[in-house]
Amino acid sequence: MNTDKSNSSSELKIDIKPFGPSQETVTKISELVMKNKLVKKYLDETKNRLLWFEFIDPDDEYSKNHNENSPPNHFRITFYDYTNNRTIFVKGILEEHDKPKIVDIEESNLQPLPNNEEFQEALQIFNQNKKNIDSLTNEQIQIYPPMPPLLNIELPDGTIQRTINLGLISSNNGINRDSNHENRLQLHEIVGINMIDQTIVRYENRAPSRSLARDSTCGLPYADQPTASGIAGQVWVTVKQGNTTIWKFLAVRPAASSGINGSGVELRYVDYKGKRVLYRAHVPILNVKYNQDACGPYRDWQNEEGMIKANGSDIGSSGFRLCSSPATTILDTGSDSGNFLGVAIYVKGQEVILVSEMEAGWYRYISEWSLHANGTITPSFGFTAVNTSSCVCNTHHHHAYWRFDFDIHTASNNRVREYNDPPLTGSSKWHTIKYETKRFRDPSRKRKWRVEH
Ligand SMILES: [Cu+2]
Repeated sequence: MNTDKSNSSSELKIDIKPFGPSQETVTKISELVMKNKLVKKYLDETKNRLLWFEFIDPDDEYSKNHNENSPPNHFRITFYDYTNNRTIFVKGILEEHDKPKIVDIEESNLQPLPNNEEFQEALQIFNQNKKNIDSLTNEQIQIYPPMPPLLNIELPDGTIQRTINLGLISSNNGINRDSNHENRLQLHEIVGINMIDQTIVRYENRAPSRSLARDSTCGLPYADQPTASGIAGQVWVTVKQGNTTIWKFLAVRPAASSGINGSGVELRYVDYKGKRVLYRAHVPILNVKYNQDACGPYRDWQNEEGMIKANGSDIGSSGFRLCSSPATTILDTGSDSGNFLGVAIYVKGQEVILVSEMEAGWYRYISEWSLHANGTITPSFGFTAVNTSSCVCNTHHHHAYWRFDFDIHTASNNRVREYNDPPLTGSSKWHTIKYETKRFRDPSRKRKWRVEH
């Protein structure tokens, strides 16, 4: 019990409110869209699946005019039509009472990422067909999501047969560890499931190109727990110290984060002591590059949440949990299992921490923000992998590309300044950067940047 007055008045208090349509509403919107006669023209008499529902920015150029207090109302739904082997993108706007109005329908050869249901169907097709493959019938196998998730190879006519990759590994994975801490396996293979003709595709060398399935794997024990992706969830967070509002921002869970492949825990409309600092901050691009291209390169996604350990109270069904003690991830514990999918928020001294874990195949990523009462924002990103992977035994690098859209006070009249000591030219250590450019760090000049109003 803390009875010290000076301490308790500096204590940070967090208030969290769910914002925007719930997943329930999203499901209702999706059902209405599927009944729409424009959409039915495309989907009628086809075998199809709704893969993704996302809220999108109307247009980056104009999205800043969107009132931050009104919930998102532009959406995009991605369908896959297996009958015609094509992707269908439906864009729409929510009118009154969340009634969807269709504004655009587009067919495409692009291969969207599979969702959990589609992966389960691939698994079913595998189980129905595996009896035809001798080497698979006698084995105790565990199925895992491998990299890459899809076979993205064009046939001579330019089409791509939708094919989802499944990793097959002996279920004693992790028991027989050799002196190099590598797992020795009875069976390891990555197969493709052709979703169009519902067959198993076997690859040369037991894995598709750009991947590996060898007798040994590296990484932490795989827990095979459920993940969450494509699920609505955002909250307004207010952080107070006594009666002063220190931070106010909108936080979006990875499963609902923006961008083609998500962007981790996304912060929007970040105000510090009542003044706007950031319009948005997230990690829209995450690549994995292997030395000598042993595997990959991969572009990973950041909208599939994995389990973390977090104890506290849930903020409705938003996917945010307010915790009284620090939440822990695979990087803290070495354990791939947890009890919570979403974003944990907790106070640590003078900082508010938001943390979530993401999965992309065998990779595990940590997306974390720390916001200090003194105005410092510390973003972090963490990387590891589970032991279904032969690729990760090879040296590789994860490249996380942050995107910070600063709005200092307002969106306009902002400028970027760069500091160099010794100066680049003349005597002034600060100069203005007028146009988009690429600037490297330079410790010899103590280089730093600031955005000012
Ligand atoms: Cu790695």
